[in-house]
Amino acid sequence: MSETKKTFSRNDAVGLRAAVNNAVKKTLITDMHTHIYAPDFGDLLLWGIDELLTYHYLVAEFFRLSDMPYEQFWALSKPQQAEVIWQTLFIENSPISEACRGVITVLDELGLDVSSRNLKDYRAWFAAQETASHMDRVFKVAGLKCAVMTNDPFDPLERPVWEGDYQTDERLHGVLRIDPLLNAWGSSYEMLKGWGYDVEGSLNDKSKAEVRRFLTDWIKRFKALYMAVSLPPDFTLPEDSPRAVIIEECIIPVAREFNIPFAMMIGVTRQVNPQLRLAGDSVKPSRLDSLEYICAKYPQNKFMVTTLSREDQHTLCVTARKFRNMLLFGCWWFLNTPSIIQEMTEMRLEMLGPSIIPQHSDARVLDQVIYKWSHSREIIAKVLRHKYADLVAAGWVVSDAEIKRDAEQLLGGNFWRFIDLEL
Ligand code: FIX
Ligand code: ZN
Repeated sequence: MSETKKTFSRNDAVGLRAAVNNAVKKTLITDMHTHIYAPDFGDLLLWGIDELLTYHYLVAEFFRLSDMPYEQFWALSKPQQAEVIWQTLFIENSPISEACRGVITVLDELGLDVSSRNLKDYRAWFAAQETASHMDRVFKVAGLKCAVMTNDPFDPLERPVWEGDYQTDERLHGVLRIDPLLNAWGSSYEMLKGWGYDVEGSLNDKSKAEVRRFLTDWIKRFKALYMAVSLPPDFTLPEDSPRAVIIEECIIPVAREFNIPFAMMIGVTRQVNPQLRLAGDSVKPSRLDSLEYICAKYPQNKFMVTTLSREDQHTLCVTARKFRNMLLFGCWWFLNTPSIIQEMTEMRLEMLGPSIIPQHSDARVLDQVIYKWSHSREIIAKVLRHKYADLVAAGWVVSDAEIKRDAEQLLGGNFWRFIDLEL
């Protein structure tokens, strides 16, 4: 019998297990939220061992095990920072945190000798790689079909690339990220003014029209698959604020016109410890009634949502059950640990079935997609094995083709279906 015609009943636990592992391992992934860039973006694309070791997750963990003063660390060069992090987190202590284990998984899956613990050898290997071919290798090892960038028109380093002659890399899709527009209108409107948009801080009708023009211009330039913003825990709608006005009178109509989702990433409290720089952000439970409001008021708009607090996750699942125009995605940031990914994926599949995007990598360093997906594939496969085992224990018979279909759906299909969905 051919693979795809194979079926599994309650008497074939071993075959079922193998089929699920194979489907999840072999499915090429659409990584729908990352901070990686195409090679044409030059230094904005981070990769290699020193970038892996100075990832802000490891910086935060370093300061917990080192008494080095913040300013002394920040005065070091990046290679020197990498060396003290390696020595502290990997040599003087066991690298058992998820972020540390991730570095080891990357080295191992790239074929380096992890047992040598020889940072000089790792450096030499990465130094011998060329960016474009390294990206090819990393995408292959990670099993990525494509990834979605985070593109920010307010980023002074990124804008020139788009205003230049950037030729899109079909593996890296664009997104319009608009945190400054929504979270700092008081200063960002001056930037729009400087770029030729006739806006006033008062957000009069002319300004709202110009904000819609700004969004339109950059959606077209980025070929943006969606618009995205990270929002504080106290994000509230409806509200008498520039953020609420821009969302309801600019983002909603423009997203509807382009039929693209608006992604809200809620619950981050920025810079609770500025001395940690990028590692200085934190989390608080969010107000999720704003999601009920926006999904109910705009049924023809599409919303992708992830929240940062573990405490939010059950309510978020229930909210998603109420609104077909809301798609949950990922185990974001502080939730991206094996124990919480398993807990969230079980909860989501039990409450929402296969109508979710279980994970995104959020990779800031290209090589991270290897570990973030290797670790998450393992957990997603484990949860799916349990769910199919429960089904066949009740007499259901599941086919290999259906298992492959479900894996495709969860690891990219649901995202692309939602992008194309007309409500
Ligand atoms: O807002 C975001 O896109 C967050 O993912 C980042 O700000 C954060 O630093 C991160 O990379 C978390 O994984
Ligand atoms: Zn992110």
